[in-house]
Amino acid sequence: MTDELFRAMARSIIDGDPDAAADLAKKAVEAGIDPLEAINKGFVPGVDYVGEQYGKGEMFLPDLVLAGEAMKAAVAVLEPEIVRQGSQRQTLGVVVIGTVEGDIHDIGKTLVATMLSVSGFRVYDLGVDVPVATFVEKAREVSADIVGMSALLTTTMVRQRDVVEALEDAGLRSQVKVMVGGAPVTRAWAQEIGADGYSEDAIGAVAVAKQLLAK
Ligand code: B1M
Repeated sequence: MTDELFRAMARSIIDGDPDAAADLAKKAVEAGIDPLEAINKGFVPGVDYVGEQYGKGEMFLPDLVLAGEAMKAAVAVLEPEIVRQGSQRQTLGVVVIGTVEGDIHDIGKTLVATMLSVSGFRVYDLGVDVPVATFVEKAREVSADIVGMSALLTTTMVRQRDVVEALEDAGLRSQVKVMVGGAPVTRAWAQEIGADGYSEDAIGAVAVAKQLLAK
C-alpha cells in the first residue's frame, strides 16, 4: 500500500502533475506517513528520474519545469506537517541560508532550511539567486553561526567558494562555520573551497550543523 503510494508519487512528478502530487501528499499525511519519508522515497525518485532523462536528452525543459512545479506542490503540503511535528523550541544557533547567485533551484535548499528550523536553529532563508555580498551582509547583521549555501549547477557551485573568500575578506570567517550542499556538491569540493561542513541531504544537514557548533 505504501509502496504503491510512493510509486504514484514518483509518477505524479514524472507526469508533471501538481494536483496529483498535492493529493498524494495529502493522502500520505492522512495515512500518518512520515512527511520526509514521503519526500525522499516517493517524490524524489520522480525528480531524479526526470533529471536523468533530461540529462540524456530524452526529456526537455518543459518537463523539468513541470516536475519542479509538481515537486513544489507536494512539498507545500508536506512542509507544514514537518514543522508541526518538530516541537523543539530552544535555539541551537543562527543559520543564514540561500541558493547561490545565478541558481534558482530552491526545493532542496528550502527543505534544508525547514529541517534546520524545526530542529531548533533560527534560520534566515535568503531565497535563490543570492549575491555573494548578501550572504556576508546578512551573516554580519544577524551574527550568524552558520552560513549555508545550496547550488544545483556545476556552473554556480563556484559561487560557494566566492562566499567563503568574501567572508574571509570581511573578517567574519573565524566567527561563522560554512556548510554547503546541492546535487553537484561533494565532500571533496567542500574541502577544496575551505567549507567546514557538507551534507548530501536535509537530515544530514541538521546533524552536520549540530556537529559544527559543538566543536
Ligand atoms: Co534544473 N537542473 N535546471 N531545474 N533541475 C538539474 C539540477 C540538472 C542536474 C538536471 C540534469 O541535467 N540532469 C541540471 C544541472 C546540470 C549541471 O549543472 N550539472 C539542471 C539544469 C541544466 C537546469 C537549467 C540550466 C535548464 C535550462 O534552463 N536549460 C536551469 C537552470 C536555472 C538556474 O538555476 N539558473 C534549470 C531549471 C530548473 C527548473 C526551474 C525547471 C526546476 C527547479 C524548480 C525549483 O527549484 N523551484 C529544475 C529542476 C526541478 C531540476 C531537477 C530535475 C530536480 C532538482 C530538485 O528539486 N531536486 C534537477 C535534477 C536532479 O537534481 N535530480 C535539475 C529535489 C531536491 C529535494 O533535491 O535540490 O538536490 P536537491 O536538494 C537535496 C540535496 O542536494 C541536499 O539536501 C536536499 C534535500 O535532501 N542539499 C543540501 C541541497 N542544498 C543543500 C544545502 C546544504 C546541505 C544539503 O547545506 C547548506
